[in-house]
Amino acid sequence: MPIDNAVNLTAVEELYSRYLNDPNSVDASWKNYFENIDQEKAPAGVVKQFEALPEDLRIYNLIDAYRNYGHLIAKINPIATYEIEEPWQLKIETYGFDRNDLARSFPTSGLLPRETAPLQEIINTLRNIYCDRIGIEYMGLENLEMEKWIQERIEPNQFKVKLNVDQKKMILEQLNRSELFESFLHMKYTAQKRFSLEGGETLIPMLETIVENGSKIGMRDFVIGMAHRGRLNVLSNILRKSHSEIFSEFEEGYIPNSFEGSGDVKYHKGFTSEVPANGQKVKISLAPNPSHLEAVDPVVEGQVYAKQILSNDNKKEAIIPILIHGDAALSGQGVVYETMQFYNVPGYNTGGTIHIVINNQIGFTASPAESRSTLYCTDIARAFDAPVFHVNAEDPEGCVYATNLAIALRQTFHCDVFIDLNCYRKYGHNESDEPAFTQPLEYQLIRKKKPIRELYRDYLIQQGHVEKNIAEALEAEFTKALENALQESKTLSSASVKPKKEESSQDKSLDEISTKVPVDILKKIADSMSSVPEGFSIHPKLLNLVKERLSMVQENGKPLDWGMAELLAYGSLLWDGISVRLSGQDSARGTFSHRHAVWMDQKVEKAYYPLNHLKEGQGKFDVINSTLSENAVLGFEMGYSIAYLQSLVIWEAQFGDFCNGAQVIIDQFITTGEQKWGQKCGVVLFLPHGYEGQGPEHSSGRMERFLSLAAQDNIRIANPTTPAQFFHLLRRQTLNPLKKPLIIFTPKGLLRHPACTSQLQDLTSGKFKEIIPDIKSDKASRLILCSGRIYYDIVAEQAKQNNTDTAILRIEQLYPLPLEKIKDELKKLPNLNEWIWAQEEPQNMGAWEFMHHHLKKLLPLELRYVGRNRSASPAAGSYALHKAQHAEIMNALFKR
Ligand SMILES: Cc1ncc(C[n+]2csc(CCOP(=O)(O)OP(=O)(O)O)c2C)c(N)n1
Repeated sequence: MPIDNAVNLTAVEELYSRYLNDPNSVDASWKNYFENIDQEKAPAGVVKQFEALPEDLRIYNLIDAYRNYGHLIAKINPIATYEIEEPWQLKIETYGFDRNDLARSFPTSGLLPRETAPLQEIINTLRNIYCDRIGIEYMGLENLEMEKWIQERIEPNQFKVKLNVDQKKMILEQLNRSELFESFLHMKYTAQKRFSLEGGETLIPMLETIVENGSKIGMRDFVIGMAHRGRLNVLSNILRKSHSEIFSEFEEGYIPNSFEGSGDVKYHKGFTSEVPANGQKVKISLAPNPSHLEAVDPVVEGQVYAKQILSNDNKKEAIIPILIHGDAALSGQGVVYETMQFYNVPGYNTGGTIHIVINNQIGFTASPAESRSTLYCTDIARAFDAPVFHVNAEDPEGCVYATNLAIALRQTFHCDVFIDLNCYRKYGHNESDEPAFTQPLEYQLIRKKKPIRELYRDYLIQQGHVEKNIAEALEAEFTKALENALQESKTLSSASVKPKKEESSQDKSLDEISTKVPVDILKKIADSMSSVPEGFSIHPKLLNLVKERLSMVQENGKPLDWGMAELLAYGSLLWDGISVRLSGQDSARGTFSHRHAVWMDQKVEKAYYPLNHLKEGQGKFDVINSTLSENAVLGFEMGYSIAYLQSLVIWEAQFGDFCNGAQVIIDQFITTGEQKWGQKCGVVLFLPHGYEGQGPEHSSGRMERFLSLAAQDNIRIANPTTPAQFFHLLRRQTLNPLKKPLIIFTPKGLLRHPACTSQLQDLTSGKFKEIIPDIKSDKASRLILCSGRIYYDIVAEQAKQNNTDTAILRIEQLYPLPLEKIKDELKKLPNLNEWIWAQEEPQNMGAWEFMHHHLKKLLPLELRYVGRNRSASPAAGSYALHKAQHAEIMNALFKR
């Protein structure tokens, strides 16, 4: 049974005291553990093996054991109440020694400057390095260079830092700012939630260290992702958001005035500022964050990645992601793993993330034993070869020292690195929560704790580094400044409520964007992207496709398919210097083998991206096969789009329903980010959608969900049905300066459907049509409204039935719904007496409910529904059943 000396301690203590009262009151595995706790010995075989070795090798193994396991007994827990038993790996008996050997001298193997030293001295040194108030996990990682680098820095100085008096005073000043800020808020706004940092206020000197010392090693722009805990403190002390501004948000009647939107609670908001560091200015942004813990992680990575491109930070040493986690969220949320998986993947790698864990050893009311199976909350680091520093918040100097090493490591090895700040949470989950309901003993202890600031101040006074009256004067001065800011905040006028649009309105600007492309340009693009480089061995089938597609542009009247229109949309934007990024699972070739944006040399398996070979000075084309993640990849692309609004950024789901896995990003960021935080984003989602008999999981992009999330012009939703429509839509999205996320339901079967083609002149003229009427006679008495691929089935059926009495209206843009344009079409059909909404999705899905809600205002008669019946599952599993349902729909559409 593993036991975490630091992290699980309170939970284990509880169990242990229960065990002492009644050994049978605890789980059998714990009982077994407690029975053996004092007798933990190395397995006999191990001891035997060591005894067979010469003494100097045995000593070397002991030294190595401390490097590997020393952290297990490091004093990192500020609320530990008893010493943890030494693991057998660190016992001298394991290596065939006993107490009598302690005075004997042995080779030091480079640990000490002397060749030999008494065993006791070797052990003391090892304990001082590896088992004091910093525990480090760095051995056994893949990178041996890194192991050596760390050892060379921590062993000679025994993992201790010598700070001068000014540096010590600086830490005290930062702790003052951190802790007094919280206690001031606590006093003035007693019952209000602020998610205090108290118990972990050492975070502030650590972040200051990253900013100040990071700027000395090339870091100049930091993007921070963090949850609510300590956020106000970070905003105030690291991003220098003014105290009066923060206080004003606590005042009754506060309404945000920064943008037109409904805003968010104060501990979710973002902020960007420039702060002085090391005689220069560095930029710091705190990403806005929804309540959903860790969801912001991939968004931060995407932002950083885009910023690195935009500022030519090719070495990835200037723009730095910092993720601050809670211990429970870090170990519980899968998005952390998905995000960390990017660290070495081309197209996503940001050169290493600095992770700090505010490890207050509790998650809301849950103890560590309830929150995870692993020893440390940071154990995910092991999967990604990231070194971990476990530090004790009551050792601010050690915390700062570890932080300095962490940033140097990140700059040197471009790895992720963790600092696990072991601390406690002074209050309940929020300030009005009673923590003793669930952790009574732990909170008895915490309530007796002196603030870290006071502990450090008293230590400096005792060491003679500061005088008591000076320290107290500094505190009084800071508190006075807070008082003044409070007065100022009360005089800040309350913002007036801005009118917000309630209903969607047609965005007129969309019609004004010209998206056609001159024919000669399209021909040049097609030419360049179809030319096979000298010596490149292209797959024969692909060569045929490339030639065929080229002919679509060269030969008059030849039908142009979806894939070609898509490539030409990208090509035309790239031609104008605009960058395009498309990522998704298997997106480079395309899940349905229609795209072929990458060619693979058949002899040497080397990739060639034709769209990157159009002309000098073109935009950059990135098409990337993503990791097998939806949540983190969409979060990443959304972050990328926020930071690089001018580019076209697309996330493609392999099948539309896989967007389920990214629902948090869709709900919490994409559809709400502008309302909550004023965040602009132009990310595009491709969701393959269509009922083609592939079963419940590969049919629906869950249109109904997006439609239910659409309001106040937050997003655009389209379901284009021709290659030219897709071409114009992508171009319109990119060229429109008014950025909104765009959801596109993309085709599967239509990619090769003979009727789903366009002509070259459809790209060289026209624009995206939000609706497409198909009116064979203005005497038509029936109108079928529909969206997407079902249109092709309806016209085919209509032809079969020789029906001329029915007009069809394709809704290509579902949101904002072009009601005015629909109205105009209706005016052309004065004889209508039947209105039908046709869809292939079940009635409780697809666009029906949305359309019914909006269209009923326009139509004089009830809108009739034709489509699949309400259903729990999106589509039938059997192909035969699918076909039968489809025939029923067609039948119902033309039956009178
Ligand atoms: C994804 C998600 N699930 C649940 C919650 C509700 N919740 C808010 S804070 C919290 C505990 C977080 O614990 P930890 O990560 O240790 O951070 P701490 O609050 O202790 O700093 C929970 C469960 C949430 N915000 N997000």
